[in-house]
Amino acid sequence: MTNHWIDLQHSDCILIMGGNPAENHPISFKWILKAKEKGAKLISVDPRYTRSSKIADYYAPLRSGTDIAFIGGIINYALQNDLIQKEYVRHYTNASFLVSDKYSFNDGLFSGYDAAKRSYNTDTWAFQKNEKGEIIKDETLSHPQSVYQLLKKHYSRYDADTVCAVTGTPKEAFLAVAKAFCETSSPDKAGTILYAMGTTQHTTGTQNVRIYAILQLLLGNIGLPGGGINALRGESNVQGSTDFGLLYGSLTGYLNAPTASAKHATLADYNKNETPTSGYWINKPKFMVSLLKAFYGPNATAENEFGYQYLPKGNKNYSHIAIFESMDKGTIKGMLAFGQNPVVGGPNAGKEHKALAKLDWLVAVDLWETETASFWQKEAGSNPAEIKTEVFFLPACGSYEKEGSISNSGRWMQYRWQAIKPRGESKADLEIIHMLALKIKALYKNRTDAAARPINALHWEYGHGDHPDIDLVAREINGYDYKTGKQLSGFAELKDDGSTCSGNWIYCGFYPEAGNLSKRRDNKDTGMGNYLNWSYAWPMNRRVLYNRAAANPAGQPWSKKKEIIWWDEAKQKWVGHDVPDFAATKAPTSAGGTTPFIMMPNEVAGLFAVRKDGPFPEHYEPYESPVANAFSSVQFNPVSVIWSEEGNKKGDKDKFPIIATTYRVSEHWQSGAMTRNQEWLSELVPHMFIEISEELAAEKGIKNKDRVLVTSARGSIEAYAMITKRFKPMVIRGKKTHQIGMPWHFGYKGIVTGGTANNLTANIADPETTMPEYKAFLCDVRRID
Ligand SMILES: Nc1nc2c(c(=O)[nH]1)N[C@H]1C(S)=C(S)[C@@H](COP(=O)(O)OP(=O)(O)OC[C@H]3O[C@@H](n4cnc5c(=O)[nH]c(N)nc54)[C@H](O)[C@@H]3O)O[C@H]1N2
Ligand SMILES: Nc1nc2c(c(=O)[nH]1)N[C@H]1C(S)=C(S)[C@@H](COP(=O)(O)OP(=O)(O)OC[C@H]3O[C@@H](n4cnc5c(=O)[nH]c(N)nc54)[C@H](O)[C@@H]3O)O[C@H]1N2
Ligand SMILES: [Mo]
Repeated sequence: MTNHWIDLQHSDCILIMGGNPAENHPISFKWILKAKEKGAKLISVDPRYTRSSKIADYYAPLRSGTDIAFIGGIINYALQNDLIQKEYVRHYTNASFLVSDKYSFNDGLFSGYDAAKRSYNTDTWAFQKNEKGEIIKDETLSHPQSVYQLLKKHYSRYDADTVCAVTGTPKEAFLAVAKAFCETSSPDKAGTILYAMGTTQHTTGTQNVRIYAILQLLLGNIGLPGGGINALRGESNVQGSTDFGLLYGSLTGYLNAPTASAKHATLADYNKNETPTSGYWINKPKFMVSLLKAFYGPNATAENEFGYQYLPKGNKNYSHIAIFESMDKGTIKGMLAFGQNPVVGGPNAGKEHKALAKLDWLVAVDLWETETASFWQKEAGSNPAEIKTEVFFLPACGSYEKEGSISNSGRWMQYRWQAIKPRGESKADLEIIHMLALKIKALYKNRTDAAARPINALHWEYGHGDHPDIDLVAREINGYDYKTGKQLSGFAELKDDGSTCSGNWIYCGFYPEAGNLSKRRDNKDTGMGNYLNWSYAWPMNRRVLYNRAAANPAGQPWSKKKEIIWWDEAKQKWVGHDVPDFAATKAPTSAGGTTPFIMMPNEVAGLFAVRKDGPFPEHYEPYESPVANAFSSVQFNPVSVIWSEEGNKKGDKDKFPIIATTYRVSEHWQSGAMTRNQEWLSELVPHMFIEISEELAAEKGIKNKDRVLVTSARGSIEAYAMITKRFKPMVIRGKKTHQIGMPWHFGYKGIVTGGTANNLTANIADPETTMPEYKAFLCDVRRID
């Protein structure tokens, strides 16, 4: 989230698109309702009429996988009707930058496309520079090569008629949403976009998020209270996990993981090629060296590149899909499954189930014996005699049985204390990892070969015996100064000479000498509901990111109604209700005093930005779609990776004419281990079901509660039919089209069991993140007699 949960109350218009917070993030509704009480408009855009839609002022249905068309249409509406905050756009985005004359966009492809590699050479997407190497700008925004004019041209193709023919949205509903949301372009109004998995789980997932950000920038909504672009995060600590390097492409603090390439051969190469020449990221070498010092302690010295060569360097995609494809091929032979259940939650789960049988060993660390831990059993449809995989089960304890911090969607790191002692032999994950690390270190102690070196160099000093001292872990995450032994008070103190350590630079500051700030529980509102003394928000306790943008270039709020920080001439610093996300003493008149997006190389937001699949988001159809792309002859994302069709067939629209999507219900959690093992929740939603429209049910002769078979090119599942008005047939490019929906919480273990939706989904994903396309695929449905 750029903002945070409590801040939603300040919004004038809340667009929920690609999420269903009423059911999946219920606490958010406390603040959404508060905003509504103050007069805010609520919009829900979802293929299905949800509980969030139920209390919305405007509801617009759209076909799954068409968010770019929908928002592209709103961008076009805003630009055509001059409903943008022009001063904001001119000063705080790259709208005025001139793009190379060689850049072009033609029939769905940007310049530089290499069909054989399914990727772009992005050289022609560069900005024009003068002799001094400075970017050439046109502050009037009228130059045909300016980002502003290119953007306008790109989205002029997204007229309301074409958009609605693609999305299936009734035109009046689309125009009502466009009008209501674009009203927030007024400087005294802020609109926010709340999104989650309906947005990201697509072959265009990254660009779906980007197009939301572009719209928000045009309306001047980023950095303002009640504005922003707010990802409603999933698992309780998914924000913390990604901050701490869960994503395969990054180390902690979003430092790119080194790859096996010349540009990362040495630490010097890494620093040279990863560090921009302007913007706050120029400090990257300090973050990297401090991280290496946290990993390797005294074994990290200037002479050995601070242990840089101990880091694993790969050059492949190590995402979920790729890992399972490698298991299937036999290249990966062992797996530690820490708190995950891919046999239910993974894409094309039937294939993942089979891949597990090719492993030599599997260690499942979980509260329950999940479908994944028991994949080899008879009830899973396996023949144990034929499975060679040795499976170990380590009982993990639950969140109430251990202490530690988790970070919420608003980036607040909040400490939680142990409520009860762990049951039986179960242990905290930290303890399990600690024991494993000590054991591995002991096994490698007397070895000097290449594999042993990083393990021996690893500095693992978190107390003695099996019980790690969690406070030592926390202190190291923050970081300290080796000379003084003192805790650092923020990342500005990090050094690249090895004199400081920090396990995660973005959190540096949460644990200064004064103590662990994530334990703070001061419930006093410090202004605007920011509660600055409650827990700790990274970075540097800033609650609303880019809050400099809520003030005009001169440093005064665009509007009194939306003030958060402003320049105080007498005090010569930024003051207000939040910690400035900007150097607090940098005057608006000083160099760089008017550019709020300090993490960007040019310190302005990128309407035009280099991504794998293009500098502007463009609509492509989902991998499996019932129609031809109306916007170009390029059918689906031209750079998404296509995995082998072995066990991963692509469905054809003639055989599988119905669109399907998957989602959550309030009563179940994810793959169901946490809820299908609870009697009360099991009783509330005891069966796998699909939601189908009255019209489709009539066509197929299906009655409410009938057993049905749902089939895709990958597999079939059984379910009960729930006939509903929540889905309606749509007219897509002139043709009546059906969409169905289903939860993905079921499997064969637990108190209640049912068909696994992911036996239907495919291994196809977004090129930037490799997020699977769980939210749009093709299927067929029939009644089981
Ligand atoms: N009760 C409960 N709460 C949960 C979870 C849970 O399992 N149970 N899981 C947690 C986790 S890990 C996560 S990630 C979050 C997920 O939170 P959400 O993203 O809200 O979860 P979903 O229900 O999967 O999807 C949201 C909505 O997207 C819609 N949708 C489908 N396709 C599209 C599309 O192409 N465009 C648009 N605009 N919308 C589409 C679906 O109809 C659905 O209503 O929830 C968290 N909260
Ligand atoms: N079709 C479809 N598939 C999806 C999605 C979708 O929308 N549609 N959503 C995707 C999303 S957003 C997500 S996040 C993934 C989730 O996929 P998974 O992470 O595989 O699913 P979970 O059920 O959350 O698995 C968590 C496991 O952790 C265990 N657990 C709970 N607490 C602890 C603990 O403290 N320690 C340990 N070691 N274990 C613990 C639980 O018992 C459970 O078995 O699924 C994805 N799959
Ligand atoms: Mo998630």
